[in-house]
Amino acid sequence: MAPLTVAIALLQALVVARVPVAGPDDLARLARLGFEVASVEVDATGAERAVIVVSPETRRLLFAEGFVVDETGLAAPPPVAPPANYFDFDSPGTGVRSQLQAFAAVRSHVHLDSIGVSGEGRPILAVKLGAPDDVPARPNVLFLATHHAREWVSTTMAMHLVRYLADSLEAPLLDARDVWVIPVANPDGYQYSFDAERLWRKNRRLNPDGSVGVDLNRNYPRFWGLDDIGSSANPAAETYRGPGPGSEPEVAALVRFHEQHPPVLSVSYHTYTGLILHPYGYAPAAIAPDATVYRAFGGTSLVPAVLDRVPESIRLKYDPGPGWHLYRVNGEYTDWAYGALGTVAFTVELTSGCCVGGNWYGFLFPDDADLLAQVHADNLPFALAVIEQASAPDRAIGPSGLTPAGSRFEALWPEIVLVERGVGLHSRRVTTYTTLGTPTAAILEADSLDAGRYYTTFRGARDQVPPSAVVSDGSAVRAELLTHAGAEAGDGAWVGWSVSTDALVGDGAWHGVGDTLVSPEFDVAGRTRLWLQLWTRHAGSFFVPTRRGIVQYADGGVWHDLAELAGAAPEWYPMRVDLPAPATGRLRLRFISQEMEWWLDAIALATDDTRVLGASRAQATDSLVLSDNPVRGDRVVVAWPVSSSEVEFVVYTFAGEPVFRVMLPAGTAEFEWDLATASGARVRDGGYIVAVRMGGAVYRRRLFVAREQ
Ligand code: 0X9
Ligand code: ZN
Repeated sequence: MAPLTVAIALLQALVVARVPVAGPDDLARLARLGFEVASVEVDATGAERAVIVVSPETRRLLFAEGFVVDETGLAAPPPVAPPANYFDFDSPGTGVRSQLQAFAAVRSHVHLDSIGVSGEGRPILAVKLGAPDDVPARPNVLFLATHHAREWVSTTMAMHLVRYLADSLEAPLLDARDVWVIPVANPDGYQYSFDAERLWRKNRRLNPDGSVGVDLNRNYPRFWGLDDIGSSANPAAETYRGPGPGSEPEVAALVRFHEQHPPVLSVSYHTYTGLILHPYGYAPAAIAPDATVYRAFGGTSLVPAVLDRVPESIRLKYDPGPGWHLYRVNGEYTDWAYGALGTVAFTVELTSGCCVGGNWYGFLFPDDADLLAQVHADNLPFALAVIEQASAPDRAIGPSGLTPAGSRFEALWPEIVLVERGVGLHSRRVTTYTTLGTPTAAILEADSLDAGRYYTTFRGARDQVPPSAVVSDGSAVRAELLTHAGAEAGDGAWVGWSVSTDALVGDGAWHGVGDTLVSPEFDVAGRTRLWLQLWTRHAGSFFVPTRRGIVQYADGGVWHDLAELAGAAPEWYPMRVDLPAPATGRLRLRFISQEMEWWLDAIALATDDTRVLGASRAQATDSLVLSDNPVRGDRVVVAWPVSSSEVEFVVYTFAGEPVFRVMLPAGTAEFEWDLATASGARVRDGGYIVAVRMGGAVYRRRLFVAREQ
């Protein structure tokens, strides 16, 4: 889309809003948040309302801060005939309830149940696809919609899913899963948004102060009421968290449902912004230990899992990320489901919010069958991947082909961050690290928030190079820091950004907006399995497509995209991006801030390459090097001197029988042999010979596999 069009769309999206304020404190808070208070109106009762200009982006900020926005400035839907493509809850015949009853009545593999009753007595309906019962051997997968009344597209998405799954999903897959769809989590609010107030958000609880409604997505028991930024204690606020954790009947019913049928994966549909959010959302920079599993499903901004094909959308994809990339929340559904049950839970914010016919529609997605069908089609592959991959999310191949990375170091400096697979839910442990057999003082710790369903994050101060850990499956994880920089004296020839004293480490950090930071050239000749570590803070926006940052590398003259950053990150967090082995042996990096204010510090090049570690290094030049011998896990890295001819990698039993063979391109100098999947079956414990042939040279080493004690 041409920039001019975007600018016009954004201008149209600005509205004058009135926000009730309680005295100078609230006015000061509004000012701190960047709002210009045009005037303050006082009504007959003495109540004050600040008049401010609000954009779709800042409107969300007001929600998060607990301000109640008077929506009268927003384009109101014409008060005409009922919508053609949206259906209320109650209406006989056309309402969601009737539709589901009729649909289930004529299909033996569609079962309609109520998981509980809303405040006003409506059933919270759950559709079960496939067999009527819930068998523990079948993974539960849940699709939830409409925690927030006005987000009608989320219910149309859920209804579309019910129809699609019932009529088009292959039977063997359906038979292997317990798939549930709850199309309206908040039936009272939803019905009210048809009957009375189109932009109603909360449920319909009558609060003691006379105001109405609790935000169901702030009422879940985990992190409930953690602070007043992620939810509000003010009953009139849009993000009112309710009188207690799980106080609302709708949330209590959903909690009970989850306990009875714990989902392996779940998707909670909301509108709008075009996002795939996942835990954590409760605090900026909080990273879920299973982030690598979330990434496999949600993709990255560069390799997106969901494309936005609604014409005129301001972005062509759904950006994935932790919830705080949008804003911080507490008492929210995915943080709760993830922590309480280990559910890999997503919030999908359907549609970008802009534009159709040049207008910002926000929560008022057009009543247009074709456009809705496009939203459903865009989001179907993600939903299907969630169902398909539910048998083993930790080994998932996501919709865009990404898979979880396995145990590895995510950062090496100034802090070591190790993400380890297979430690278990809510375990607490301290790990001692060794450098090639020599114990060191590096102790990394995990607290309860660092323990996920599949992975645990361990952190510790950096004090040993290179760090190496024997992880729970018995294999070794190693990494070496090659270079690091961060706007310190002596960091040399980095150009383009200014130096900020607001540093993660040392005296300075790089700071830029609208310009490009370029690194000097690094010599990485002979290195493989390279990765880039950066610590970042940024003030991006999902609403202004140019407010994002691009990370690129050049190997020779051409720049390639490595990563794309967007959203709000008010605190430093680490990011790891894998780099291809540079053909020229020389590498440059650059960081393009389009219009995003961006801070970078502790930018490091590192490698997982086991050849260059400690004692192995000398050997690596003239023989085969094994990362482990005996091998106690399912992986071993074999490295050899680089050669210009094609490489044959073969493993024989001592009896001379080949058990694995692969041809590798010229220039390959290592191979990670997966003993779990080699030749279709798991390689058995015992002695083997690894042979690597290239040109005239042959290298051989004995390798012992000893996993079972
Ligand atoms: O605020 C919410 O509950 C969700 N956004 S919405 O506009 N649909 O209301 C986002 C919830 C999940 N995400 C965050 N942690 N921000
Ligand atoms: Zn919502």
